[in-house]
Amino acid sequence: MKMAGVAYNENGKTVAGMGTDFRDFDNDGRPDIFHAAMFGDTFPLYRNLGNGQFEDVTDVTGMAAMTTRFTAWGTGIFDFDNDGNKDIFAACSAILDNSMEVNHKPYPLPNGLYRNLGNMVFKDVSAQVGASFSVPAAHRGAAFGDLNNDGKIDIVVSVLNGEPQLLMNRSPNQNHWIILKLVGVADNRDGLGTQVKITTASGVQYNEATTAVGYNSSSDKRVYFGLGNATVVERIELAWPTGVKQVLKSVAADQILTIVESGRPKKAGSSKLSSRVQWPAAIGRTDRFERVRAGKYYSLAPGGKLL
Ligand SMILES: [Ca+2]
Ligand SMILES: [Ca+2]
Ligand SMILES: [Ca+2]
Repeated sequence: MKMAGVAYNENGKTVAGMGTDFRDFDNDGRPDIFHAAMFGDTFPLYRNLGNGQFEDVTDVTGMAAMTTRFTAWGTGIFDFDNDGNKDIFAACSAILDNSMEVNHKPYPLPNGLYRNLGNMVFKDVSAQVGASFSVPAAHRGAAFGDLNNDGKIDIVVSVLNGEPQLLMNRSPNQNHWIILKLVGVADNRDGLGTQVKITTASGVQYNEATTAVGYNSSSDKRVYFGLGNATVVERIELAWPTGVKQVLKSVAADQILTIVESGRPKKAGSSKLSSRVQWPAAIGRTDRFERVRAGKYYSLAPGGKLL
């Protein structure tokens, strides 16, 4: 029997499995596994070596030291500052509301944001990204998507017995981005499962069309890429679940691009498929949307001016 290397961490210890995401954090074309865990476990990061094999890189990436004193639920691997390296978010809270009495550990915890510095190293920037991240709460699920279509990924976090948190991304950097809205022509109209590779002057990146993420949560179905200082995507290669292979060339950055399977790309807003208003509608209460939004923000640029 082939061993994948994910049943135990590198210390031979089993780890509680909470929210999980499966995306390529090191841009090598193979999706990697990250999952939140419980106090003392650390949050494991398994790098995909190919051929069904994984390597525990929790310690060497710095994730172990940053997460060992936390318990988290929802999580996601997304490029929050659009520099081309996918970062990690974790919605933290202990399990029991009487955790302090039983385990002498706090129940509400602040959320975690870990910036991918490239070269297999992450940095905990939670304390630098806005007051919202410092407030402990009983965080649970987390969903991700660009709610205001400014190219910067926002986060919605559910809170047990509390109001959901809407964390708007106000990072002041000028990094470029592209968001792909996929339209399948067969029964899979959202193109879920489509694997996407992009090539820019900075290199290649990979992502997949999926809403599945973290814990009890479903995210934006669009596919996100941060482009750093690249203003053009030289190639977008799509492998649709139907087997269709599609290639777009010389695509301008900073746009929401609707791609119809094997069809010609259209810009968002040029068709009824634009998703500009779908997120607030999905949340269902625009009054809450506006009220929460007013006081919640984060910025991945330390010291950056927060709006
Ligand atoms: Ca990888
Ligand atoms: Ca990043
Ligand atoms: Ca946004």
